[in-house]
Amino acid sequence: MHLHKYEKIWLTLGVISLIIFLSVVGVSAFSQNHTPAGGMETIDPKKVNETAPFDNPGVTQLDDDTYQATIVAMAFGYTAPELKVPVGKEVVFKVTSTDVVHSFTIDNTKVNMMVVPGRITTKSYTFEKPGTYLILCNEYCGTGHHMMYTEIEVYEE
Ligand SMILES: [Cu+2]
Repeated sequence: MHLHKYEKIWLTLGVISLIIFLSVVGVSAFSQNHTPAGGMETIDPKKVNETAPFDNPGVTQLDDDTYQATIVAMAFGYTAPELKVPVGKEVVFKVTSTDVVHSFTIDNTKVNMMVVPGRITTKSYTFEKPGTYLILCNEYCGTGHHMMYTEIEVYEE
């Protein structure tokens, strides 16, 4: 097979850059322990409702400055009875799905989590302003996707 000089140069550049990029990813994953943004926790998606902490979803206080909000996403809603958290405190959101991929996106914040069945996605966030925030799903998950939303109330202590 005959390769033109430019093809050889182009192929060499491609192979070299592939090796560089894969090395960067490999080093960051294996020696610097970089993991997916939402964490590495897993869960049996068929047993979500029996598995702690998802058997009792909602907001719990972990200590003086930390709250945990546990939420199950499913077509087409979130099991989040009364989501209320104080302003200025760290809230650790733990979200999982029982069926398909959803998202947990809080409007006007940096919280935008992908919720994957079989995985527990974790993100902590501190609300700086009180008010009612809209939570919605921005991963198309079926015919009722547009009805998939809830709210979180951030109150002043
Ligand atoms: Cu959804």
